[in-house]
Amino acid sequence: MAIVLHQFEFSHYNEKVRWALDYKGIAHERVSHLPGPHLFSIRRLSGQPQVPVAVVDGDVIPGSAAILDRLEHDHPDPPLYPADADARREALSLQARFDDELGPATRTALFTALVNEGDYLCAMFARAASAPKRALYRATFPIARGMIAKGNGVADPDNVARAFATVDALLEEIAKRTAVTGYLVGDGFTIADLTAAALIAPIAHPDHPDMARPQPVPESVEAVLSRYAGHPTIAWVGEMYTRHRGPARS
Ligand SMILES: N[C@@H](CCC(=O)N[C@@H](CS)C(=O)NCC(=O)O)C(=O)O
Repeated sequence: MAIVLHQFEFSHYNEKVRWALDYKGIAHERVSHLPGPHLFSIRRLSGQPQVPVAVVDGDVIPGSAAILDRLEHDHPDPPLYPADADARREALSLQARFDDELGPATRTALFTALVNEGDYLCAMFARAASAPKRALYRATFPIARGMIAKGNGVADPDNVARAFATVDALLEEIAKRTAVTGYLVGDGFTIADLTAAALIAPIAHPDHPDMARPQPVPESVEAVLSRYAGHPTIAWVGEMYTRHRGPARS
């Protein structure tokens, strides 16, 4: 079985898929695209603009939830979907809500700082690119800045305020839900935990090379991270990474 993941480095929806592939021990190839220039190749490949896109045995599958569904179908062990039908419905509905609400909100929160840190943004997203490509990417940042701000929801102050409020509310909800068993649904790791932890990872400090920030972290980015650092849900994300993310693939 041949699996190719088209991804952005670091990006959190892509991290959902990397995590599921690694959790299930599925051999795969990763092709990293640069945000912006990716539009040409990803549209050509999948007919839509976003990553992750997985090509599984020739089937082109855009969207993290659809990709995870295919992986669960083809590689049911270890499972990410609960066996019990009600628990499975609950886990999948949490995934859908986190994909819709949490992912865009944590991205906007982090980009309020990243959008003013061209060097750092390039170091994160272009780290797999060749040196000339990285240099070109950095040189075009001032031109692309407006589009980056708009695309990541930071151009509209009302949206920024909504994003920070959404992050606060969901971190609280997740802390309450995980307080008893340590997990969101039942007493074991499911797609709901993977989704929440991956989508919070950009504002947490997960100890995994796929989400490791280049060092040093600029003060403005540190200010966003420190706003959340003491929250129990941030500690829970660290716990999920330690227990279930596994080592970096070689
Ligand atoms: N709901 C989608 C969201 C994917 C998404 O937002 N991808 C972002 C990167 S994290 C992207 O491709 N942005 C570039 C664009 O929209 O052109 C999923 O679950 O895969």
